[in-house]
Amino acid sequence: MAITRGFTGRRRQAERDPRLPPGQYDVGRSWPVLTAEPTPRVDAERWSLAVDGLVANPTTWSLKDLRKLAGEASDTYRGDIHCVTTWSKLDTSFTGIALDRLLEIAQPLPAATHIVEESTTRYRTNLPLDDVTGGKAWIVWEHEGKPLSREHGGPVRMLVPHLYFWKSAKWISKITLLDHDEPGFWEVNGYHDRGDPWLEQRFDGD
Ligand SMILES: Nc1nc2c(c(=O)[nH]1)N[C@H]1C(S)=C(S)[C@@H](COP(=O)(O)O)O[C@H]1N2
Ligand SMILES: [Mo]
Repeated sequence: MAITRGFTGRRRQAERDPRLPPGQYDVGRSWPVLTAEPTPRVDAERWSLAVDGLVANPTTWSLKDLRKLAGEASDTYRGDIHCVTTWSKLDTSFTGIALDRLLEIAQPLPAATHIVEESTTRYRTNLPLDDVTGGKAWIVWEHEGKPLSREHGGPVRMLVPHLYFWKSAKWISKITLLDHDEPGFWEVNGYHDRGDPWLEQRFDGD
């Protein structure tokens, strides 16, 4: 593609990457760390994920269990992520297991409408169940083929890439299914309840 440096502002506007939601910029190959708490040291051997609350079969998996369950067919997300602080990282990848596969085992009860994700650090974030089912959410332990680093939520984090990144809990340890919405850390501190970057749902009232 021809380089059109020197053209007018209007031309450059027209070249804005269509993958960037409104108000977002491309961070390129870097990946900022955003954490509201000290980075914990979570031992991958001792880490586990519980799915509990309104499920027929509350289940806890170790990382070994999840790797085994994912097997050869471990799930990879390839695409973009968007932080509410206006950076987006395009065309990146994460590997782990689709949350659908864990919910298939835990079996949400008909009354379940929402989830709360909880980290080992007690960070919490809430979502409608619809936002984490149907191939929209993953439990991941690799980024671009390498183990997820501690700062980015390693050994294991949640990934809900169609929403702002605060909905993706780092060091996730529990997902609780509820029959009501229960705002998490940022949601009680002024952030939007859902956080769709394409609708610029940044703050409460957006
Ligand atoms: N446990 C935990 N998870 C968290 C956060 C946090 O403070 N603690 N910050 C959230 C926010 S606001 C963002 S933007 C992303 C940042 O992820 P990153 O540091 O890997 O870019 O993690 C989200 N998950
Ligand atoms: Mo964020």
